[in-house]
Amino acid sequence: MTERIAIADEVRAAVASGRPVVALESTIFTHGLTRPRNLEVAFDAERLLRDAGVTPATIGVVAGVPTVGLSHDQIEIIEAADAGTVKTGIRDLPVAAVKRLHGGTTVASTALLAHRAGIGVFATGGLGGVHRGASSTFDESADLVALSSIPVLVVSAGVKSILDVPATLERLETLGVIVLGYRTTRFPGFYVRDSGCVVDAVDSPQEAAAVARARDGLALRSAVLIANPVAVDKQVDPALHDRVLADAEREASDAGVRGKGLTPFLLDHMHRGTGGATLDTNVAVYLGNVEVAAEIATALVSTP
Ligand code: PSU
Ligand code: MN
Repeated sequence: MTERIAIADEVRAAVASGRPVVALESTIFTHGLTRPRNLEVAFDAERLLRDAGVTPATIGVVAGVPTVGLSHDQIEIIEAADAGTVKTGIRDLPVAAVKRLHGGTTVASTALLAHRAGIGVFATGGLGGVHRGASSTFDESADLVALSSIPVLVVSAGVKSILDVPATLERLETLGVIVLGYRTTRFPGFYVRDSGCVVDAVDSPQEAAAVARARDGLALRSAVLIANPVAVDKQVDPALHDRVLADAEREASDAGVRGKGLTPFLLDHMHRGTGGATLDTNVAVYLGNVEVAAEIATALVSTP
């Protein structure tokens, strides 16, 4: 049986001729950011890439078909409030295919589809990870396991600060994911520049690209995670962050939210509870990562 993945002609051509391509996920605009800002951000991310001479490949599921390089119309279709779009991790792809659902792909499924399409670099906001309290709930994002076996390079502002960051770093180590700070040894905490954890650093897009090449040279299958902190003037006030997060966690537990609904619930609560401050930061985090991904993708296709 042939693989049922649609790849846009523009993306296929760019990959085939060795031009830089960056993959973008869709859960961030279908479930992560609030309307109507989400759609603006999806298009801004693509524009940033084009301005940098990089072909964007936004990935999502349209009527059951995993699609690499969504058109603007397709992005609008799966984003629509009444589209019934589901958050689609790797295990959800076959179900979405059978039921012909629209899907926003997570880091895990986006990485998988990008790799299948021959794309090596991908940008997101913040990776999923180990949720606080995971020792009793077992809630750990499928992003972690996915990145242990899909050789892409992901640019992310570390992992979401709604998570247990030290536990997530331990899991990433166990899983063999290569974690590097971008021009910093302080592991970023998504909404804040410094999670309090320390990592090794790369100092340039060229060095990041070289690490991905070295991984490939050793035939390792793990992802490289380039952790890029948000701009200083865009980070959320840490005190406000902690207060609103405590609130969000309480509400989630009272409402019995679990499974794949938890991350969108917490993010939405943060965005509302800070009067939009975390939303602005989330957007800045994401677009900053897209810019770095463009530079790394360009370095990756240039002669070392
Ligand atoms: N980055 C953001 N916003 C998001 C996400 C990432 O700035 O909404 C999404 C990604 O798609 C990631 C998902 O894979 O959150 C993690 O969800 P979970 O914790 O349920 O695995
Ligand atoms: Mn989860």
